[in-house]
Amino acid sequence: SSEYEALSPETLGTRLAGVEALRGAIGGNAADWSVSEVGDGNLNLVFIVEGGEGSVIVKQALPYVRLVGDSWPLPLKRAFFEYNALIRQEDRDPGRTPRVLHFDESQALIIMERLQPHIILRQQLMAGRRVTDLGRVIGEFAARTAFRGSDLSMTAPEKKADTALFAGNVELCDITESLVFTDPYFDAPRNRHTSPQLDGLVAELRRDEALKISAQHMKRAFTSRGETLCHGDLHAGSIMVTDGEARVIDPEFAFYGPFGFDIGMLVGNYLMAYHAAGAHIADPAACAGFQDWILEVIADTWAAFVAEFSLLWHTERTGILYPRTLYEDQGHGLASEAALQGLLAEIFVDLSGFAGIEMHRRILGLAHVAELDTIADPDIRAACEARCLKLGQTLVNNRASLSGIGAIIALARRGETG
Ligand code: SR1
Ligand code: MG
Repeated sequence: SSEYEALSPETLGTRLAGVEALRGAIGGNAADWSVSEVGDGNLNLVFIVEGGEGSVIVKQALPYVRLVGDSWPLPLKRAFFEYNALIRQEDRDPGRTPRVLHFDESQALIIMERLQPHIILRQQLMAGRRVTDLGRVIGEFAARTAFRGSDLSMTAPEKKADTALFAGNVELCDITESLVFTDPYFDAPRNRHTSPQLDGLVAELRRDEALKISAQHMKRAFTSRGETLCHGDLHAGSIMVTDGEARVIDPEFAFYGPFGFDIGMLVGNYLMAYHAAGAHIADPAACAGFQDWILEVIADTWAAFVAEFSLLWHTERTGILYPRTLYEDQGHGLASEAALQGLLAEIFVDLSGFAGIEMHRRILGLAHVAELDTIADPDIRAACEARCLKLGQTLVNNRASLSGIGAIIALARRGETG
């Protein structure tokens, strides 16, 4: 294995000319390849490489956080976890993630299928464009990866070995532990909320002791409840779409965590897009229609998660938890049903908590979302952010008493009008 060296558009052709999988995918003559760096995320280099016979994505980890620079080192091994998560997700929900063509651990690079003409979901949401079936497809993805990556499905040795493998993703989990669960709730050095109009509300949130306790309860779930292999960073920037298809990318934050983590973070992102829509879609009727659609996506995502998780419970429950030998095989099918409903209710409570915390950290913490950050008028931006912060507070504090996804949707609507 050769020593790591970051690629550039100028060096990529020469450096990767010998990679058979790449030559096979785009054509063998590296001199004909055209390379552009398109990474707009917080961490990595991402290249599109086009040859005479096709194009691929080359993603390479940098030894530091791209968003901040080399003052914040970050290990290259995250590419190893991303690769391992991608191949497991492909196994658990085939075709929903980019196909991996080649992985080079020493160079921390993955060559993968280029999704085309897909764009990042966040851009689609900001443009007010719908994606057919988005809720169903991603809800099923979340359910399949959650169920099939857990003790409900895997054998005990397999699950324990995999838990040990992903336990090495320490530094990326540390980012989430600090940036998501802790920093927003005190005056942390890396925080940057861009709207001084929010100062009063931010101070109020930081005085809310119940909120700070709940955020740490949720963090405890994150650190210690290794129920399933989570994507770890499922937001609108980790989904690529056309008008009719959605695919999931970027699982470098993969870790064993709570069943409700991915779907909760995603719902938090949809709620921010909902509250920001008015600033991006000029026509009020079009905006209202689009906002209704976002809320439908949230409802569909949870409904699909419940339906798919339930189907897998009834048809693929082969792991060590809730064994059929205790329930169905003893004529206790109703008890199995009750256990399933109890588990789904717990997942929903977590969904609500994680969604609220995600909304807080995307406004108060280091890493923001473009839906809010690109609102040029500071007062409009602050008003949208304030709605998100208050909704997040309610979702966290009242997570155990919400009656269901309809209650979250009603709260979002109330925040918009009230
Ligand atoms: C320093 S990394 C900041 C954020 O970017 C990633 O996409 C994750 O969401 C992380 O929290
Ligand atoms: Mg990412």
